[in-house]
Amino acid sequence: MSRIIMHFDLDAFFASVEQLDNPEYRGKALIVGGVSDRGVVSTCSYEARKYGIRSGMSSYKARKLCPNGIFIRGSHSRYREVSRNVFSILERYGDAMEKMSIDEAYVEFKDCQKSPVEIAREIKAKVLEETGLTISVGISYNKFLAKLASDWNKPDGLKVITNKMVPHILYDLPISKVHGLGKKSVDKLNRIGIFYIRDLYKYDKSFFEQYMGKWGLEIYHRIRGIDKRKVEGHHERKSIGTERTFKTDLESMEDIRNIIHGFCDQLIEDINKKDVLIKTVSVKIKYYDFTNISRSNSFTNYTRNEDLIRQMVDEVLKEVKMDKKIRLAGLTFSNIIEGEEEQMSLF
Ligand code: TTP
Ligand code: MG
Repeated sequence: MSRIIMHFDLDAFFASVEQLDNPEYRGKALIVGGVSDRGVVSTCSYEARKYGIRSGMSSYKARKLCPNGIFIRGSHSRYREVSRNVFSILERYGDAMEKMSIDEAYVEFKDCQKSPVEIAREIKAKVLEETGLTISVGISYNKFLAKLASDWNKPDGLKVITNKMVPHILYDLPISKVHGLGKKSVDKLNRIGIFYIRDLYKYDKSFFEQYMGKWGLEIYHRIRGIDKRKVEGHHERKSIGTERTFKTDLESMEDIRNIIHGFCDQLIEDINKKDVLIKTVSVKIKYYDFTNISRSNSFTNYTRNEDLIRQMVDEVLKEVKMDKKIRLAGLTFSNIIEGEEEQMSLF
């Protein structure tokens, strides 16, 4: 294969992190998401999937399917942290990485010295060693096939799709497996008797345009193994931030300060890992009555100096009034560039 693209996707991501952090959840049907009956399932452990529970299902229905399941709300800042750790591993190995969501990314390899399968195995082992999580990987020559492959034998999967395997490997797949075909299009096609990719080969381009809208032509090519999309490696990060809505509104400035300091530790770790410098610090507050304020301040030079950043965060916090209860607090670093501080001081 000339161009190697791998698609990585963590297994039952939020649920796996919870099982890692809480040994009592291991081996159990664990459901992460809204815990009230009005809530929605974010994801669930593979043990819970045996009961038919899926992402996006109402918690009410999930509870009916699995009354003895463990239902938890989850800890999103922890998932973000683990996600960052995994992406930093992927970034180290590949020539370009494009993040697609909190737990999935495409990685391109331009000049493979080793066999792609060997590299993929090494990355999987590294992710397991550094984070304790299993990640599934699909290897192919374009994005569409790589993504299809990462889903092939989840969890802990590894699947290669070479150009020799196309198109016959696609024949028996249900059309819902075609990334880019939404649920509406799938339903519409099912209604006219099209269920598998092999059924689609009978139709010409105009049919695709008519039934699948503006992505129709794209889909026509994808199922023939053609996908020219690039792995867009260098997304410029304009800001990084984190925020939290509290279970009960907070009344003390001390609590807010502690929370923002926690965010600050998290973001400093992030900018260190990313090797970036920042210029602006912003604190966002939402009061119990849903009014918002945002306060920010900027350095004259880009920096990654922890002490300076912490001082600046405290400066900005002084601008926050505590005259009403607080529902949400957030911290953002913006005006971000890549580079080293020493180099910057030369300018
Ligand atoms: P996915 O990768 O779609 O799911 P997953 O990692 O839980 O399971 P799989 O092994 O099949 O990959 O999504 C990643 C995370 O994103 C998931 O753990 C929770 C979150 N998520 C939601 O919050 N809501 C959703 O509807 C989906 C699909 C995911
Ligand atoms: Mg996943």
